[in-house]
Amino acid sequence: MKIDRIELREVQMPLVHPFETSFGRTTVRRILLVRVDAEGLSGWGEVTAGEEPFYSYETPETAKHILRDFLIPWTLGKEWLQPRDVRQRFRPIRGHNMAKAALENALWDIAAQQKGLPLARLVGGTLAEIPCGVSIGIQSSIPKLLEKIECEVAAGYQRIKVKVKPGWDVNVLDAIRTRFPRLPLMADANSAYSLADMAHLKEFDRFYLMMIEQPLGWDDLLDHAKLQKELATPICLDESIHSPDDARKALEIGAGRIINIKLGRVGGFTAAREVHDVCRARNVPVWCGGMLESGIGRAHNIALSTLPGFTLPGDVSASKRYWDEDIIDPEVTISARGTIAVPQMAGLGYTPNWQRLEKWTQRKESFE
Ligand code: OSB
Ligand code: MG
Repeated sequence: MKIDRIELREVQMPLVHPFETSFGRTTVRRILLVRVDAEGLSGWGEVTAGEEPFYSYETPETAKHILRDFLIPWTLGKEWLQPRDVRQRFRPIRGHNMAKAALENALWDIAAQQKGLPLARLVGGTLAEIPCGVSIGIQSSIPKLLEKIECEVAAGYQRIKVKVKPGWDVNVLDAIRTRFPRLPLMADANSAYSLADMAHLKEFDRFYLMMIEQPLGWDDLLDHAKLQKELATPICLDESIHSPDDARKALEIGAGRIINIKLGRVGGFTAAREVHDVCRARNVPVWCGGMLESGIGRAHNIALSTLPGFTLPGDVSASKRYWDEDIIDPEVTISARGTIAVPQMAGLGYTPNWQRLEKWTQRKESFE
């Protein structure tokens, strides 16, 4: 496809509830959206970077720099480009996967519209509805957390993930298990521990969690392998997996038994599908992670979650858990059995709500 115009649009949207992890607290999301116009169609992508370089080194500002000064000039007005070629073209730029993913995913949206296919089908997805879980941040008290869990279970979500950190972990999991003995439960540490905490982390085993997500270093594989040998609970890798090669190496050395795939972290649909394939070939389950996305990023996550290896509920949940006014129509909703129905229309399956989009937009810049 020949790309005529690319727009970068920065929105700022307040979260319905602040979200706290071991690395910090988010109250307002600053999100860079990418709109690509090609051959009379528009496609959308989202930069999923956090406001601060804590989850990863990328921020909306680093992504803007990489997009404006490199990725956009490498794409605009160039010869015919297919979404699956983009990863190779962007390869000379090391890292900056969230910037790359936003642009690549917008092209996938356009390609799906051109072919008259739902994005989920174009990327090879098979599921008609996807199983959903929720990620619950660190709360001000244990009773407050238990109340939140109660609400999400009542809404139908199929599994609960809680954030943990030193001082908010074994005590919290113990209280959850006392109240909800059979709840499908997991914990995400966002790299808050080290191998020196081995004995402490082994205590997690008595809560029969589905998995513990990223207990150790954000760029580590080796220590996770050492830890996994000592733990009964499966380790799920998030931050450590930036590419299909990372996934292969992690599984080769036994650094984990499950992988959380995020489109932004691995650099878009092409890489995400390869990570999925690496895992599937080894019978390793994957699920789709979340980055507190707006409806645009959420829609891409829904499409990704339809691939056959996504056998565990993801962190893909309803718009209203994050936003009073999401920027897509319709908003993402979940069924009583904790699933999201995959849209059947061509493309992303959700359209931008212009009135809301304009309301939250801080600035935009366009490239022709
Ligand atoms: O580690 O999965 C994570 C949010 C921001 C950064 C990292 C993570 C998360 C979440 C929230 O857990 C997932 C979501 O509900 O979008
Ligand atoms: Mg995580």
